[in-house]
Amino acid sequence: MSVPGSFSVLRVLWLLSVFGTVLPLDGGMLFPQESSFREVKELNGLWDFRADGSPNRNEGFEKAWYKRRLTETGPVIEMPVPASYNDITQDPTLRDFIGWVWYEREVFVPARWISDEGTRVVLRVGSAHYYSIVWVNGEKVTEHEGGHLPFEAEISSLIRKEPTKPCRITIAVNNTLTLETLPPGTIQYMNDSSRYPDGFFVQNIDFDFFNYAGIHRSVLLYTTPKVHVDDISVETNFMDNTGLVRYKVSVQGGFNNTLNITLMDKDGHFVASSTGSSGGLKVVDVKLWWPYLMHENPGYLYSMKVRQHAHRHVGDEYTLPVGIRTINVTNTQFLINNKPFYFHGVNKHEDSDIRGRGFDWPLIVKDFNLMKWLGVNSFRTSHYPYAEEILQMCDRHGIVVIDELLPHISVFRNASLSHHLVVMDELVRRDKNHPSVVMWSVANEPASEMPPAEFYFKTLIEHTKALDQTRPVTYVTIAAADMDKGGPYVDVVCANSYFAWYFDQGRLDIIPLQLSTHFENWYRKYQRPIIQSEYGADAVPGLHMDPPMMFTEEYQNALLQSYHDVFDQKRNQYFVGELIWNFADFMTSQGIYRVVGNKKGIFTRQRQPKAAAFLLRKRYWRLANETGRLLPD
Ligand code: BDP
Repeated sequence: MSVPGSFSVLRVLWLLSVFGTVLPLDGGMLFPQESSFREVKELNGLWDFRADGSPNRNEGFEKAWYKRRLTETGPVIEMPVPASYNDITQDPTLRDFIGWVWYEREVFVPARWISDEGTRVVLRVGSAHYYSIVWVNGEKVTEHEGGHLPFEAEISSLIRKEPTKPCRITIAVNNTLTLETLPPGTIQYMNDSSRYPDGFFVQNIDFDFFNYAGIHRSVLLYTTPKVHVDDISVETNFMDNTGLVRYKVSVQGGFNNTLNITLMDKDGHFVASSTGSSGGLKVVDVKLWWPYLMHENPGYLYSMKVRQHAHRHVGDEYTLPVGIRTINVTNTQFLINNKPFYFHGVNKHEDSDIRGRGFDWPLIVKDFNLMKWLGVNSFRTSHYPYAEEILQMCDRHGIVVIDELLPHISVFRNASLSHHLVVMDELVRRDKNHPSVVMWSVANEPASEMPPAEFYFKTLIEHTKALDQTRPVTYVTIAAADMDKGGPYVDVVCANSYFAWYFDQGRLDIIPLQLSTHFENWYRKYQRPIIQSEYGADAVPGLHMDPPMMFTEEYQNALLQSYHDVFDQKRNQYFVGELIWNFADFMTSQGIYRVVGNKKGIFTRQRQPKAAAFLLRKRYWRLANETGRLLPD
C-alpha cells in the first residue's frame, strides 16, 4: 500500500516504475476467455452422479470407479452442474451426506484441438467443495483442496492418446471437514450402541452456514496456444490527470517471445502501448475507476490487450479489464483515489433455494439489481471467495469488495497455517487484478483466545501484505480478545457485534452505550479506521409485534436503527463503514437457534424485502448523498 498522501513516495514509484507485488506462485490463474487464439467449451449441464454410501465411503477407490463408466459400476442419477447436490433430490441422506460423491461426463473434444499439437487443452473447475480428485479417461490429472477457488490441469497429451474416443471426465468430491481442513470440522462417531446404529457418525462444524457440497462453479475445457500468456499482474496509480498502469506478464511454453501491450479505453480507442514482459503505460486524461454512487461514471474499465508473438509458434492474445484507482488507509479514513470512502453495504452468501451454493446467473443479476436498489456501494464476501464472474460484475458496476478467505477458525496448527498461506496465495493470484477488490480479509472471527493464534495471524497478515502491497489487510473480529491478537497487524478494524441479540436479549436500550464503548476502546487502542463488518437480528418474515419483540420485523428494524444512531455519531471521526448481516436469509445446519436457516436477511431467501430493506434503502441513499462525494469537492 502506498503511504497515504505521500506524494514523494508516489513520485519515486512513478519514476522507477517499480512493480511492488511479489507473486510466489509459479503459474497464473487467468479467467478463461475466448480470443482469436483461445477457445472455451462449457461442460455445464447434467452429469452422471453417485454418492459413495459404503460404510467407509471408500468403495469408489477400492473398485476404481474412475477406470470405467460410472454406469458400469452401479446406479447413477442425473446431477446438474453447477449446483450443490444437497437440495436436488427428495432424499435426506443425500442432503446431509458426508463423504465422497462421484461426477462423470463424456465430452467430444473438437478434432482440431486434438490434431493440432500447438494447441494446449486445459480442464478447469471453477470450484468444487471441499476436496476434489479429477481423472480423464481413467488417469488422474489433478487434485485440489479447498472449496471456493478454481483449479485446472492440462490434458492435451491425454486426449491425444485415444483421439477418436469421447473424453470421459470423472470428478470425485469429498465434503468431510476435519481438523486439517479450512474451515475445520470434526467427525464424531457415536459408539453407544443402545442409542445409535453401528458406524453412526456426525460432522461437527463451527460456522453458521450449511456445508453445501458438489461442483459449485462451471467446468470448462479451454485452449491456449502452446506458447501462451500464463499470467498478468497490474498495479495502478495516478497523479493529477495522468494515470499509470504498471504491468507484468509471464509467458509459458517457449522462449524468444515478443510481447506487445496495448491499452484501450472503454470505446476501444488507443490509449497507450508498450513492449516487453514488464513496464508501465501512461494514461493521459485518465478516467479513474470510481465506486458506485461516488461518481457519475462508476466502474470505468480500460482494456489491456496482451499480444504475444512467439518464434516459430502461433501467437497468443489475452485482454484484461483494468480499472485505474488507488487505495490508501490513514488512522481515520479509507481512501479511494485519495477521497474518503464510506462503506454502506451488505454481507452476502452464495446461497439460494435448490441450487445451494451453485453458480446461477439469474440469482447473481437479481442480487446486483437489489443491491443497486438499496443503494449499496460495497459488500464483503463472507465467508469464502465468491465466483470470479461476480467480481467481474463488481468491477463493471463499481461495487467495492472486501475479499474474505475463510469463516471462523478455531484450530491453529502448523499444518493449518501452511495450508492457510497456500489458499491465501491462491486467492491473491486469482483476484489481484480486480479494481473492485479493495481489501483482503484473511478470516472471520478466529477463536483468538487460543495460544498460538497471535503467531498464526501475524504470519498470515504479514504474508498477505508481502503478496500484495497495494491493498490493506484485515481480519474480522467479534471479541475484544480477538482484537488483542490481531489488532496490531490489521490496517482496518473490522468488528462484528450482536448487541441486544446474542446478549441482553430484547434490550434494545443498551445498544447505544455498548456499541459506542466498544468503538471508543478499539479506536483508542489501535488508532485504525473501524468498519462495522456485521450487525443484525433474525426476523421471520411476516412476524409482527409492537412494541418490538425478538424475531419480528419490528425488532429487526428497531435494532438496526439503534446501531445507525451510533454509526452517525462516529462517522466523522474514525468510523468508515457499515455492512449489514445479512443481505438475504440463508441456509444453515439444523439446530435450535435456527428456524430453517439464518433469518437475519433484510431480504428473504427468495429475495423479497422485509421491512428492514426499506429502512436500509432510505438510509443508504441518504448516506450516498452525504458521503459519496457526488458533489464536486
Ligand atoms: C456472526 C458470524 C456469521 C453468523 C452470524 C449470526 O460471522 O457467520 O451467521 O454471526 O449468528 O458472528 O447470525
